[in-house]
Amino acid sequence: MKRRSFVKKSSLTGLATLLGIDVVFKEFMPEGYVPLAFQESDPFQLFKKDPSMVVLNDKPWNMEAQAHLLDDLVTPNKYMFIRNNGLIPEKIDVGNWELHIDGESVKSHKTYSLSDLKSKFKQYTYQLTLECGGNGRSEFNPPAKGNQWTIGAVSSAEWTGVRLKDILQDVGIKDDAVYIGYHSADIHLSRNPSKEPISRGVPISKALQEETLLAFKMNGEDIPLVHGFPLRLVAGGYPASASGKWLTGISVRNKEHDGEKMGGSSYRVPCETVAPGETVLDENMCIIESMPVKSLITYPKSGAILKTGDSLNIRGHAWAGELEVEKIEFSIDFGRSWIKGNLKKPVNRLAWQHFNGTIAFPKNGYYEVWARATDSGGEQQPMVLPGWNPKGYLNNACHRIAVKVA
Ligand SMILES: Nc1nc2c(c(=O)[nH]1)N[C@H]1C(S)=C(S)[C@@H](COP(=O)(O)O)O[C@H]1N2
Ligand SMILES: [Mo]
Repeated sequence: MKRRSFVKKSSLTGLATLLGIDVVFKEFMPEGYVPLAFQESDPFQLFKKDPSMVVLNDKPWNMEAQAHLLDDLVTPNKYMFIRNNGLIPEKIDVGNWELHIDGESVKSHKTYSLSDLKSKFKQYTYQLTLECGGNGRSEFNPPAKGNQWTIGAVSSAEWTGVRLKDILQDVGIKDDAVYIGYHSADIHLSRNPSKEPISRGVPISKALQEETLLAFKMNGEDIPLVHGFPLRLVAGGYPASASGKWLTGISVRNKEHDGEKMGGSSYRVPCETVAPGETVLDENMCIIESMPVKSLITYPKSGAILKTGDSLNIRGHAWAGELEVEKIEFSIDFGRSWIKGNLKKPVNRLAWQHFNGTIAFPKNGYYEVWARATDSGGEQQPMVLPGWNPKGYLNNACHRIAVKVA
């Protein structure tokens, strides 16, 4: 057994002060032990999340939704997944917040305050679907390292802000601009101030789209701290890692942005299909751009029980990266036959689309209901796990729920 050592005297004094009472048996507290009274407050309270959300990691904070929690047309904060690569910025001085636009391909560097952005440029609101590239990772085999997301790392909130393209036009960009990269105020896990936890970006064509925003509101309110207050880049339809939170800078690049998590196997997949577990050379990896077609059954919750003769009213959302979803179908016979569902148009480009349908069951028993979306390019969700890749990205397999008719 390890020799028992003790927590630092200073923190014990602090603890006693905090509690206003003596800590009995303090001499037996093991070194490095964090007394409950010192632990971070309850993450659900801290981030105003529903207690049914699932915490995957606390350093950094990562939390996902469950399918049935994502039933709203527009995702409210309490059901929005959290994905952090580093530590949330500690002090945010809104009055002195600055956004720096620089890089090889700007005509001159320019700095904006938040009030410059809000007062000098027209504001737009779009509902934008953000899905983590690693959503669905938990199913890959051999397993991929990283947060073991199941299906809940997707959201579709309403974002309000200014168009990045209007800012870039105001700055003036050169003809050789091919990419933008973002810089943020979050803190590297090592707390080394010269390291960025993440600095990704998008091709210039994506940066100049109408729906690519520098947002300061989410669902009509200030963006919650954990989702990027006071300013966030939002590039819907791309892996959500492209949407930089706590935005402090945009670099306009004359080459592919080479910030943190742009290279290696980060947010990149083999350009050509590989065998599961195969080693892939860096030069054979491609950056994920538009996310693949996918759908989620948000009602009923898996495990629903129906009475004999009842039909099932099913609903959910479907999305397809930069494209639109054109068709939704359901299967109750493990993919042998498909029943067409109703699908709504998106409220705007890059917002998820709602579907519903009615399903009848031939007799009592256990069923699985699968949903399959098809995008405007004719691509369909795979019924089983799609191509293995080292980091477990882009799992867009059909979502399924269990239903019992008894
Ligand atoms: N500055 C910064 N921006 C970031 C991240 C981060 O760690 N730091 N995580 C990215 C990743 S990987 C995802 S999936 C989304 C998650 O956004 P959310 O936490 O608002 O749901 O933010 C992206 N933007
Ligand atoms: Mo992500």
